[in-house]
Amino acid sequence: MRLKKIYTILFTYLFFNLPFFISEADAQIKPVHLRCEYKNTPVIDIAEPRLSWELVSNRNNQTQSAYQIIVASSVKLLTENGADIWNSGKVLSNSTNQIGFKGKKLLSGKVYYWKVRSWDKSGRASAWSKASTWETGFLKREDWIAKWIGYNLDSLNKNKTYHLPPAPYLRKEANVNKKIKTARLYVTSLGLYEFYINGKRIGEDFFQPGWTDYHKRVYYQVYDITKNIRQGKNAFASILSYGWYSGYLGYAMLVKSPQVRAFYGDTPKLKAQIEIEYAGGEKEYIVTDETWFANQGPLTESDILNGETYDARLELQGWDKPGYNQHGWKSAVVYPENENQALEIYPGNPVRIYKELKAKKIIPRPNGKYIVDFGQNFSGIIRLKVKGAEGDSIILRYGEMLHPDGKLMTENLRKARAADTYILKGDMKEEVWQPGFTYHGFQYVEISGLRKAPSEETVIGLVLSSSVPVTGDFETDNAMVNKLYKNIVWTQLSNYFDIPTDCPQRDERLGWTGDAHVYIKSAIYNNDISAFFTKWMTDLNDAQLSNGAYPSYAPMPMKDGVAMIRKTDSYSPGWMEAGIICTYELYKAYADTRLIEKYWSNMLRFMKFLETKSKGEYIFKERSFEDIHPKGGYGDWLSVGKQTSPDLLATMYYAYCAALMSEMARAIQKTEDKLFFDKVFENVKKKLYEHYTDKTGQFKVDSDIYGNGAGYSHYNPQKGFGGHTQTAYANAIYMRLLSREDTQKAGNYLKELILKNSGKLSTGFLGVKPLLPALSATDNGDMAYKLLLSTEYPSWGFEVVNGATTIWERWNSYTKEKGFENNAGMNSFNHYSFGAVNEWMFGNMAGIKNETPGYRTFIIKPEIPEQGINRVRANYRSINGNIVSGWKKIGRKLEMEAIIPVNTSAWIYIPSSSTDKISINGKQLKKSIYYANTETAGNKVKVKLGSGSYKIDCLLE
Ligand code: RAM
Repeated sequence: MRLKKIYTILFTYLFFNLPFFISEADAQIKPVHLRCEYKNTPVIDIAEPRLSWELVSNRNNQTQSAYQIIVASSVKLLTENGADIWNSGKVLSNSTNQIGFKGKKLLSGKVYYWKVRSWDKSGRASAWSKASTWETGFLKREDWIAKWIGYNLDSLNKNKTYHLPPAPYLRKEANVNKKIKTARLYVTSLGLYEFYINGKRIGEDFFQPGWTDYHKRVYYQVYDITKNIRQGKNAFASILSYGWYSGYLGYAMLVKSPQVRAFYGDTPKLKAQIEIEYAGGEKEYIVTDETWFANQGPLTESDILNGETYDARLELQGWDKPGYNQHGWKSAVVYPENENQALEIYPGNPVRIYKELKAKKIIPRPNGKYIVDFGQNFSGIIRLKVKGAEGDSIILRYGEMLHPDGKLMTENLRKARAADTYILKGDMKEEVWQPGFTYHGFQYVEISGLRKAPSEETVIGLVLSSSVPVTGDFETDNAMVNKLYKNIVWTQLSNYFDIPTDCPQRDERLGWTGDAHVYIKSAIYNNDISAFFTKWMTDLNDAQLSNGAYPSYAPMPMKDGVAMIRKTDSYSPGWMEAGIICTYELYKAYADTRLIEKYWSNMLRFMKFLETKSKGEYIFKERSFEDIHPKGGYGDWLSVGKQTSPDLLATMYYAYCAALMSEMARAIQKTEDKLFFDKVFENVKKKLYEHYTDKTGQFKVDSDIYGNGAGYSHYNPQKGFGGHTQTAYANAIYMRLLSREDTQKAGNYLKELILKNSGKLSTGFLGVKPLLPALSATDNGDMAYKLLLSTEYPSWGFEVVNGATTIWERWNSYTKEKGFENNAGMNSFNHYSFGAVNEWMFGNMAGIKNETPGYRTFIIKPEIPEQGINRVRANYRSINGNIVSGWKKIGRKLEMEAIIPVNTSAWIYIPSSSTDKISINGKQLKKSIYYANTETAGNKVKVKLGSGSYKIDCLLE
C-alpha cells in the first residue's frame, strides 16, 4: 500500500517534470533574475526599455550563444507563437543585459509580460525562463488629467529661529459603483506626500517623489490599488509636507543666506490620478482638482532638517475614511501647470525602512530625561510608544555622539534643529507615533517629558535608506577590518538617501559631487546603485552650470544662474568632474552606454569648459581657479599635512577626464571624438610633466605664487601648497598619467613620503581613494596593508578602535588630545568619502577587478600580505552574476576560492610561479592541458577560467 503511494507520487512527479528534465539536460544554462531597466517588475515610462537576465548552470565553462525574448500583452499570449508585442527570434549573441526592447510601440498604463530563453555554447536551447513583467506609466503628457492642488499655510508658525508651517491635509470622497478589475494610483507632489485610501496608507515609500530640479522635472509613483478600492464610497486622502521643495535646505542658515527655505516654492502641492478599470472594460478617473477639500491637522510642524511636531489632540478622527464630516474644511486651491516641468516616473529606488533597531542602552539623565543608545549611527526616524495625560509633551532630540559628561552632543548638527515633539491626546491605550517627513542622523535620542522610565519598546529606531539591492559582502579574519567594512556599509546606507548626500545629520545633506565620484566605485561593490545613480545623473546634468562646469552639489537650486543656498557656490576642481567620472564608472560596472549617449553633449560641454578655462593650453597653472570660492576650489579637502596644489590636481583631473571620454567615445562609436580626446589626454599629460615635475620626476609647484594660501580652501588656510605630496603621487599613478618608469618613481616617492610621515597617511577627499590602489600598483602592497591595518591617528583603524560605527568626515573628527574640537564648525560622524578604501578592499585584498564593461571579463588578483590578514572572502553580484573571490593562508599554503558567473571569464592570478605547485579543483595545473590559457606573470601564474566554482591550492613563493 505504502509502496503504491510512493510509486504514484513518483509517477506524477516525473510525468509533470519530464519535459523540464529533458530540456534541462539538453541545455546547460538557465536564464534567471529577469530585470527591466535595472529593476524587477518595474513601472517605467521609457519607449525602449532595456532587459537583462543572469544565467546559471551546474556545469563549469558555460556561455550563451544566442537568446530569444518574447513579450506579450497577457500571460496567456506569452508563447512563442502567441507573443503579440515582440518576438526577437533567435538572436546570435552572447549579451544578457542592456538589450533594448524592439517590439510594437508601447502604450500607457499597460502590463507587459516577457520571458527569455538562451542557447548554450553547444547551441542547445534552454527552457523558457519564468515570466516577468514591466508596466508602463504615462507615456504622453495628455495622459495626465489631474491638476496640482494645495493649501497655502505658509504664513503660519514663524518664530525667531524657524519658520515651520503646519502640514496641509487634503481629501475627497468618491463613489465606485461597479465591479473593479484593476485600479492604479499615479501620484506625485511638489514637496513630500503620503497618500491614503480608506484609512490605509498606500505603498511603503518615504520621501517621495524625491529631490529634483523641480523647475525642470518632478517624478511620480505608480501604485496598484486594486485591493484598496471598494464598491461604494471611497475616501482618498493625502498629507503634504514641505520637503526639499519648500522646506529648509543645506547650510543656508549657517552661511546666513537671506533665503533659508522655500527655494522652489512656498506651498506644497499634490497631483494624483486614480484610474479604475471596471470588469466590463469601462474606465473611471478620480483626480485632484477643485472638488478636493483642505485643512490643517495634528502635524503642526514638518521639515526634513528641523523635525516634526505632532499634536495628537488635533487629530481629525476619520478624515481619511469615507463618511467623514468635512465641516470646517476649505476647498483646495488649484495651481497652474508648468509646461516646462517634465513629469516622469521615479527612476531610482525609493527610500524605505531598511531595518528596525532596538535600544542597546537606556541612560537616565538629570531632570527626568533619558538617552536611548541604539549602538549604531544611522539615518532614520523613531517609532514612539507612550502612555500619558492629554497635553503631555514628549521631546526627542537626536545626536551622533555623547559628550564625555554624558550630555547629548548636538553642536555638530549646527543650525538643524533635528528635534521632534509628540503631544499626547491622553488615550487610555498606548499612543504610537512615527514621523513621516523628517529624518535624522543619529545613534542617540534624548527623550524628555515621559512620566515613567522608558523601556525597550518606547522608542524603536527605524533605519531609512534608498532601497538599493545588496550586491556585496566582505569578510576577513581581522576583526578591525571587518568592523571597518560594516562601518562603510552603514555610512553608505545612511547617505544613499534619494541622492548621494555628504552627511545625514547636520544642516547640509547635499549631493556634493566630489564625495559622490570619489566613492562611487566603492559603492558599486556593496550595492546595485544603477537605478539610484540613473536618477542622480539626471539631477547632476540638470544642474550643469551655464559655463559647462558641473556644480559642487546637485540638485543645486539656482536663480538667474546663481546658487540660491549660498551665492558663491559654483564649481570646484575635484568636484566638477563627477559628470564624467560617475558616467564612466556606471558604464564600466553596468555596461550602460545609454547614459553615455544621453549625456554626451553635456560631457562635451564640460570638456569644452576645461579647454576654455585652460586657455587652450592643456594645463592649469598655479592660481588658475582664483575666481571661485574658496579660491582654487576645495582641493584635497580635509587632508592632514602639506596641502596639494589644487591646480596640479585640476590638471590631473583634466587628463583623466580626457582618457575616460576617449573610452566612452569608443563605447558609443564616436571615432572622431575618441581620437580628439586621445590627443587631449596626451597633451595634458605632456604639459603636466613639463610644468609640474622636476628632472627627477618629482612633482613640484611654484609655492610662492600661492603666498601663504590665505583665501584658499576654507578649512585649511595658511598652510601653502606643494606638489610633492601623497595625494599628488597617488592620483598620478591611479589615473595612469606617467610613463612606466615615472610611475615606479612616483610609487617610490609615495612610499618615501609615507615613511617620512611616521608611516601614516595624510590624504584628504581627493587623495584617499587612489592611495592604496597606487601603492599596490607600484609594488608597495605591503605598505597599503600597513596603512589599512593601522589603528593610530590618522587612519581608518583609529576610528574603529575609538568606537566608530560609521565613517567620519575628518580623520580628526575626534582625537584623544583634542576631543571633538571641530564640532560646531563641520564634523560629521557619518560621511562616506574616506570609506573610498572599500574600492581597494574588494579590488586588491579580494582582487576582484573589472576588465570589460559589466564584468563580462574580469580579473581575480588578490594581494596576499606577509602578515596581519590570513583570510579574505568577498562576493560581488555583478550585472552578469555573482563573483566570489576568497583566500586563506595556512603557513605557506594558500587556498583560493573563485566563482565565475556563467557567460563570463576571468584571469585568476595565483601567487606561485610554477604550475607544478598549483592545483585547480584537485588537479595539478598543467599548462595547455586542462586550461588553455596559462601564463606566467612575474612571480605569479595567471590562468584564464570560464564560468564555474574553483578551489585552487598553491604554495606561496
Ligand atoms: C563639506 C562636506 C562635503 C564636502 C564639502 C566641500 O560641506 O565635507 O563633504 O564635499 O564640504
